[in-house]
Amino acid sequence: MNTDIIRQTDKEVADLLDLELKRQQTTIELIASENFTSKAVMQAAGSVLTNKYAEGKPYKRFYNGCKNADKIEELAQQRAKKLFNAEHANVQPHSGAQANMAVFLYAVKPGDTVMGMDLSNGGHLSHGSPVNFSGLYFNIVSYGVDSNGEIDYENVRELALKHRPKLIICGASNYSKIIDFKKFKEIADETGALLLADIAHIAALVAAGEHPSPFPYADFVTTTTHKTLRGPRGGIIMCKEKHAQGIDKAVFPGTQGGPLEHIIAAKAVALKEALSDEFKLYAKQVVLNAKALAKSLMDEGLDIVGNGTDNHLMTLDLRKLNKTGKDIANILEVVGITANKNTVPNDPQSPFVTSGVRLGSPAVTTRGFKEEDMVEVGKIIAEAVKISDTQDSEKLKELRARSLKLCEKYPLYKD
Ligand code: DSN
Repeated sequence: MNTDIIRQTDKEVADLLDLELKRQQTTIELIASENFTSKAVMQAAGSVLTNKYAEGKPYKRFYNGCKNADKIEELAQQRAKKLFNAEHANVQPHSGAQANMAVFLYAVKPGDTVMGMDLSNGGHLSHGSPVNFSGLYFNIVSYGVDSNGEIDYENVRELALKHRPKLIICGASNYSKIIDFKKFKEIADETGALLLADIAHIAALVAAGEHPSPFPYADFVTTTTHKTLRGPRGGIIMCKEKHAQGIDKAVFPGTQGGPLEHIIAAKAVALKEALSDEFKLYAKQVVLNAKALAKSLMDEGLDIVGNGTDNHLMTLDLRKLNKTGKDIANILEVVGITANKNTVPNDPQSPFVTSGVRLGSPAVTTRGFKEEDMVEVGKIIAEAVKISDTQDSEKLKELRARSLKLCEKYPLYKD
């Protein structure tokens, strides 16, 4: 947090980092994919391992001088396996999208058919979006959600029987219901597909038993480490032992060069934290807080896709009010709440405008927010939505003061 050393070299960057710390401390973070790492995780991410090249696997590197990196990477692998009860873990992917890319490289060939959830229905870019490598090089068949915001498993099955994909991807970036991994496995088995579960968003909930685990079912499980898992920005691939060698090769040399060993050290620290009892309580509170926020918003008369949430996120559906996600996310920023515009299922607006705002509880739960605080957050959001057309400046000031009061109740990164 202290930028004194940076300041001696680069005042401009130090000033901006100080401003960013202040922004995080004084605003309510509801972006569902963000979180606040511990200082221990940050210190590892900013450690001397940023200086080290370590291509290859622990104890089988292409460079010398890796004995400490080897032990740290091994610790991260062991902790990932323990946390998720996985047979094999590769902790080198630089991100979730790169983890998915490596699975593609191992499991399918260009032109093969792959099924994934449509981006505008809650999927991820790397699950087959036409603007992503996955959509550019593979024949993508997308599934979506029904009018209740839920995956229609019978429709997934019909599509899989018709198109016979080689790989089925389940997991999402904006889906508030429980994912039935067992059902996906049955469909994959029936149609001869391999199954990839991307748990980037729900990783902590899976680890803590707050969401069913994909591990008995999926051939591959990918995750990011910086969302609910509360680690550094990065990815992990876990898989059955029979795929281990192929997946490792697909990461390096297939899709990446030198691993970021400083980030792997930070992943190791975050995974140790995630194995603690405190983290289990955290994951439980994330879900309780999301449910409390969804209820508060609905009590205020706002629509939520799927009428609530079973996990850490929800999407405000603004169609009835004739408002856009873009405008509402902007006014929320004015009152000290950060969130992102997001499409709702069958959105009439473009992805740049949208009719929805995605809201999540992981970051505020790390700060210490409880259900009663989420009720107040819901009220602030509802009032901001109400005045979004007039932008009444007195009211905006009052709402900003209320959000600041909540932030001050739960200080962040204060020594
Ligand atoms: N950009 C991430 C999210 O916000 O969910 C997905 O990678």
